[in-house]
Amino acid sequence: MAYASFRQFIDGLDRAGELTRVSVRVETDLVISEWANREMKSPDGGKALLFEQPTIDGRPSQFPVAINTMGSRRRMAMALKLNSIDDLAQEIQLILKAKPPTDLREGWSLLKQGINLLHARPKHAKEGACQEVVHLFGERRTPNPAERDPTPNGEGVTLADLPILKCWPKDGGRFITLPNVHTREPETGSRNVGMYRMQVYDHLTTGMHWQVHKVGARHGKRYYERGERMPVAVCLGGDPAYTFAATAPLPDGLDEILFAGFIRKKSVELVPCKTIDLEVPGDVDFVLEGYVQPGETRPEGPFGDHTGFYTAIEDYPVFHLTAITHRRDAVYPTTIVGIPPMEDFYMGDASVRIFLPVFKMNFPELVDMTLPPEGVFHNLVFVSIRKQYPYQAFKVMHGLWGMGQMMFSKYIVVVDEDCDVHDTSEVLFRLCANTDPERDSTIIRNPSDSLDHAPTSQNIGSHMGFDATRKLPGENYHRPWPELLKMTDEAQAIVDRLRER
Ligand SMILES: Cc1cc2nc3c(=O)[nH]c(=O)nc-3n(C[C@H](O)[C@H](O)[C@H](O)COP(=O)(O)O)c2cc1C
Ligand SMILES: [Mn+2]
Repeated sequence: MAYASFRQFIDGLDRAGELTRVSVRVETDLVISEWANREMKSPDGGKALLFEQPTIDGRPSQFPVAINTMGSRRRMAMALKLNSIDDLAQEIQLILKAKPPTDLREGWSLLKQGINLLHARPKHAKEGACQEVVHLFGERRTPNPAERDPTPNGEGVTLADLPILKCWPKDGGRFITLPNVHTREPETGSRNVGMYRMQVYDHLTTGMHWQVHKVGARHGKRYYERGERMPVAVCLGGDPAYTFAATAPLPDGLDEILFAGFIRKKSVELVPCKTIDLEVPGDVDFVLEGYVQPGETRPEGPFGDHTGFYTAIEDYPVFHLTAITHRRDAVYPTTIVGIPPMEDFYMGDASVRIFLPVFKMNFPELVDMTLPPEGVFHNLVFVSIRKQYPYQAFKVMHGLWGMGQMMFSKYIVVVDEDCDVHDTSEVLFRLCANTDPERDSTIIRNPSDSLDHAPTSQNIGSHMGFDATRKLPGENYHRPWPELLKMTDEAQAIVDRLRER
């Protein structure tokens, strides 16, 4: 069943030998980042780290810091309570194939999928563990004298008391790096949860780095047009399925809370915020409640980013806190991004694998696809296809460039189905051997990822596709295509046997 708390997930990592507890004092200004970077660069993503005594400019923090909790294939699967990410992909494939069952077995499994989906719908409660401790900074939305003492410990936790990292030396400050940002479209009421980093400006104010292509920014635009203050709730921790869902490139309109409920096979229980009209999962570790004021922006950055480079200073909206609520035993979750490989690779990789069935629905010829770590998500895509007709590789590239966040893909390399896209060396071999650059490449114009510093102007650029498949008649290749070397099965079996001795 689903994790009841982020702590339960961390304990599970511990039992599985996937966690290193650090009990000495470690500073949140750069030092935790340096430690985590070494861990993320070690074989198979190293271990998750729990810093039990982080300090904030030398002051001890009340809350421990967890980092790299999803930074390997195994831990990513554990975060979603799966043996393998591919199990979830298979479930999705089953749902997509929903057609009249042809036999009883299929019938049962379709029914099971249906029930799961039903169980995915969120439920509503009055209060949750995330509100065990409440610190109010503004007015209450609904004053209620029966409510518990807003600051039972009397001290009033603000951002200054959270062990928020400064990640890289030239960062503009401390950044919240794993925030699940909840917003609502003012007209349709549809909900979105996205992960957009937040630079801490002072104890009650941060930046809100939703890039122009993201749903949070689109919701924001609607409020700005209406001239209305936009309520925003930021959750940290809880079931790691929430954090993953916030990063997943879900099609617009597919609610992350519903999707998280589907992943964890348990409805998310939502509770109302204390100071704003939004709901959040009741079991998260921290909730930062607040608002974004239309028209207000502030310089954000620099920030040592996913790309491995510092992103320059840019104006972004400002988030004002009206409350912080938290669990009594809250753990502060975070990550760092930078020169790959980093923890975020495994999150992106899980998304690609989970949604492969969706891509396959669009492209029946698609066999496999990966975004290798060197490409930091959008810079490089390897796709294998079962090619049947001329220029099919180009059709697949153009299709991908038209699909949601795949529009940012800078280089797409298409190979034949017998090439393992997860083996970068094999893909490069095919790319070099099978292409005539002029004939087998194409360059297009498309929106670029906001973080890409290479294009002449931000957010627009050119993308390139390579057809590294074997050429068919009709693809302007006028010689017989040669055969790839392959040993006989028999000779392989003999050597297997002889070498075992
Ligand atoms: C660790 C991490 C940090 C991220 N930071 C940002 C960010 O600061 N701004 C942004 O627009 N996207 C950021 N993203 C990517 C978005 O979370 C991702 O595109 C997501 O699908 C957006 O959801 P949406 O389509 O609901 O807007 C980050 C992703 C990860 C894994
Ligand atoms: Mn979304």
